[in-house]
Amino acid sequence: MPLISSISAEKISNSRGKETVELTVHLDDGETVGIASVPEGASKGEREAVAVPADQALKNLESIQAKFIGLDPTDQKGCDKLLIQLGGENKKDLGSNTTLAISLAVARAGASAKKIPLWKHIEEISASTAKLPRLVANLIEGGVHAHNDLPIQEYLVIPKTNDTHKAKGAIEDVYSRLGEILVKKYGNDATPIGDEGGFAAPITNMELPISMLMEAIEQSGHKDGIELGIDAAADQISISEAELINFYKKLSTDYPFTYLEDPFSEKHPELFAKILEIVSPKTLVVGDDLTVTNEDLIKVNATRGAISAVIIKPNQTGTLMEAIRAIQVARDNNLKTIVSHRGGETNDSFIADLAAGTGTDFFKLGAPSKPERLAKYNRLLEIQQELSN
Ligand code: 2PG
Ligand code: MG
Repeated sequence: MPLISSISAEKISNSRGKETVELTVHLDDGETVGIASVPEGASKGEREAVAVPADQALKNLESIQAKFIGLDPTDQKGCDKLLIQLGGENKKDLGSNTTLAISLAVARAGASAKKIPLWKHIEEISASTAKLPRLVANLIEGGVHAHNDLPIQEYLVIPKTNDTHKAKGAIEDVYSRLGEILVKKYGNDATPIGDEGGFAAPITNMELPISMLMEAIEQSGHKDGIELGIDAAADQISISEAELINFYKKLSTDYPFTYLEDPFSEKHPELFAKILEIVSPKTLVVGDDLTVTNEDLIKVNATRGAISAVIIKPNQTGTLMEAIRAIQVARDNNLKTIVSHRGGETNDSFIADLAAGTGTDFFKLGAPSKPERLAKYNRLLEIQQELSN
């Protein structure tokens, strides 16, 4: 098996126009490489691993790269253990973007060295059974992802199928009908696109996007095939607890509403537990800022009955093996798992392989309209093909 011979990196821009790191792990056969780049969130949880500016990440890489020369790229556990040691508390010594770029590029190099697809390599190192996830797609945007006055960050459609091809088709149908409905109501110029490709129309009423999605779903012939959800990203909004509870209750009784992410600030897990009792069992209550892909926080919040599902974002923790461990802990605690993109993405589609390779229940992505979002859909379509071979 070829070993790591060098690591190089450069700065690229993410979809929000911010600098990020693209990193290449080179192997000593002189030809095998693994390349990865890292995303960045706009609405971050307070306890996420700490990223550093891209320039600093490149400097940090230089200072540690010698320690990786000669390591086996298929030994993900060993490489990530070293990154965890060097990264310090919450990865602040190196930056979670530095550690994650190395970790993901090592995984890609390891898969290439084994001559197997990345999802297959991830299936092996995580001892999982690979399968396609259901898609959770953001079609209407507000909060810090859009320049409108809609407080809720994301309105999500969730096709009831694990067939990526069919799910993507249904999402595209709804997205294009929704575009027509919005343009008719607000005009072309007033219907811009948000950070994740969803429409950022000048809507202020929190329930209106749900009824518009229902209309688009019905008109596009997918009435019984799609469920709805939201990511409130509630840490970012100032709406009273009582108003939010009433809103969530209404959504779960009046609509096919099955997914509720970060319904309250991460400072109030007791409110998560309260709403979980009210909307359960039809609606998943999902931790994101609350749990930040941290195995201890996932365990604590599962035990206190605050959540029934959890978001997995590798850059919230800083290495691949920690993200995999978070998935395993979530499963041990009977939580559903959702691998997710971030607001600021690159064209790297690693998370599609992570979702399929570990067999998570869901995969959250943007609308099928911007290149960095389409990269994830398209990679999952390739994986669907590879899984059927
Ligand atoms: C979220 C994400 C992705 P951000 O809150 O779930 O949609 O947003 O990356 O800005 O945290
Ligand atoms: Mg979220």
